[in-house]
Amino acid sequence: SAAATSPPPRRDFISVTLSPEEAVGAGGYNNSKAWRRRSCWRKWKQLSRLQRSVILFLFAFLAVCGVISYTSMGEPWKSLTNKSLDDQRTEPEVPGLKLANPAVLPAPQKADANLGDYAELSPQKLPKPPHVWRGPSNLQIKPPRRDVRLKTRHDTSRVVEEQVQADKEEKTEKSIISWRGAVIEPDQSTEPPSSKIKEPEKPSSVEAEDQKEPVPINERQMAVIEAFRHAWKGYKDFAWGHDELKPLSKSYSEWFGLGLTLIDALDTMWILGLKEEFEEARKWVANDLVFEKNVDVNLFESTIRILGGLLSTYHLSGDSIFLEKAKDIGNRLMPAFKTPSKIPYSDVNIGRGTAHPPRWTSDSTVAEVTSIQLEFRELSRLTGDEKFQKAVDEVMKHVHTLSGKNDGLVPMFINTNSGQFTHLGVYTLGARADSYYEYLLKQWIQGGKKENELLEDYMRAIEGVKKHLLQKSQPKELTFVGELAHGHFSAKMDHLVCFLPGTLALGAHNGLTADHMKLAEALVETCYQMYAQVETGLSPEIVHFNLHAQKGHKDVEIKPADRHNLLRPETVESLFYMYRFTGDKKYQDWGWEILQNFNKYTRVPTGGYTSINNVQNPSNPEPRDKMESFFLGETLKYMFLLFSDDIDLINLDKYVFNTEAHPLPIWVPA
Ligand code: DMJ
Repeated sequence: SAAATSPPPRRDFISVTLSPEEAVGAGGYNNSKAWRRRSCWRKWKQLSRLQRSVILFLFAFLAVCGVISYTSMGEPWKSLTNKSLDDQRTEPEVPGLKLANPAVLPAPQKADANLGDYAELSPQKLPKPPHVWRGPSNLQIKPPRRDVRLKTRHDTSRVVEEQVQADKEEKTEKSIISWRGAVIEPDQSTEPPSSKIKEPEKPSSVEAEDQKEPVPINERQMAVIEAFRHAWKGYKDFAWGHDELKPLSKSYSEWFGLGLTLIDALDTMWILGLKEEFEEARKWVANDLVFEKNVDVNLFESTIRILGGLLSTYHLSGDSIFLEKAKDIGNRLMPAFKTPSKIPYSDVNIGRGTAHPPRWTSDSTVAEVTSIQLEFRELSRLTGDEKFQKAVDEVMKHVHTLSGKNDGLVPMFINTNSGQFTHLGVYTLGARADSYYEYLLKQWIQGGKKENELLEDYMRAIEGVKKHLLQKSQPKELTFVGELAHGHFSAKMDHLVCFLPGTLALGAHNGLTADHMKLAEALVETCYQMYAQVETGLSPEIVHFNLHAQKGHKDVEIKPADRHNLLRPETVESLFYMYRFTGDKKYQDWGWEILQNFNKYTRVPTGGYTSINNVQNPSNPEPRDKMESFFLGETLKYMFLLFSDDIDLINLDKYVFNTEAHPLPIWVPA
């Protein structure tokens, strides 16, 4: 029939047939899942194709929006969660230091998201082939870049200004965080670096490739080069390949028998542009430096001088021989960590692979076990072998949790069996504790300012210094750092403490509170006075400050046992940081005075410089007949850098100096 052949009429209605259950009584309500599913499905089938497409498109659109907004919100949530966990772990509060806003922590910026895993650092350019002298890489002599330097100095004051703002306006918490008294740039995550290392890193001699205009060397720098050459002549003539020059007896002394002065001086030669000297020393390293020796070395000293020196020279020169040697000595030092507590022994036999504490004790020195981290961490990054970093990180984590600290100040000894501090109650920023504080800050900087426990310990310690160790002398009211022994304050200050102004300034440059810069300014003045108030214009090893004004007395008193000078670097080191960050020429002038006095009282005519026994006797300073390796490794290097106006000559946003003045790259440069 027609009805059977013609197409069905277009339906303008939807017919709905109710099944008995669906009708559950008239107007009955059935909300069972099965009913709802079937009903929805039917309705869906009854929609036109266009209607279905529109609905599907809407769903797809909403899903895409959902995914996008989830990923962009995820990080802040993760960050907040991590923060609150961190806060729970962190005990006790630093006195006087409170979280400005504990609930707010900025999300790590995208670029930093993976930086906890230092294997994923942005790739660095490959070095040029080894053995080719390229001059002092990014240390090539360039014109003073005042624009850049001004920018750097401005950066510090910007942080200060922002801190003031932050106090006034809560809003600023997004651009700057106040964290336990520290002002930190907002691009820092809370995640500690992963201990996994995936790929070895390349040397950092990246800017060697940048052909920047050379900066002419100024007269004062020339004087440093002359001093270095004179020292080197003595070493070459009488001590070549040995540890230290004895310039008066024209011989040498051995400590480890590893050419200590030569290795310590390698990167200084590179920085000073001493091509011939460098090449000759390189040959010695390649052909004659052998670690397969039955000799006991001090873990700390060989790490900061030898491992540190080799690593930094590798970075500056790009020459793989230095990395090979660094790996070799690094591996040979590892047995030191095989102790019941994992706090390393002080001594290792690098030939036998055995380690032991000093004969008279099972203690190690706190500064020694906590000032090898920059070097071992860098060795892990370069080799891709995590064992070096793991060993030293474990020490830091352990020390972080220890009791026996006094407002962040640490005792001087730690037991390798129990892992506990010993000889409690004595606190100093001088010998045996000094570089513990220095390396807290510097590790934090090296790792990209993420390892909050390090920063926390550093900030707490500086508060401890302020609370227990700072006093003013008479008559000049010099701020100095004394010592505390079982509750008794002593106005004694080691020259070694003069690293502190430089470290404080470095912290302030990296966004920490401006108070630290103020303290640095006061302390560096004191360190300079430790030279200026002495007859030879050279500082003794230890001074005692006068707390009460006495007629005819200066601020600085010197005991007969303390009046030697070992050509130490700490004051010049701090002058260098202060000049870099402030541009105040007085710091250069002070350094220049010191160099002249070294030349006057410690220079040996036949080559080399010598430590002296009596800084108070200009007519006979009593030469000791020894040139310490750090005179070439540190003192002259910091002098040269102090007199330079080129902030790219070891840029402090790219490199961090180890405690022996060997620059190592910052993993996440600013
Ligand atoms: C150097 O070996 C290092 O600077 C160390 O941190 C302290 N002692 C000397 C220099 O004085």
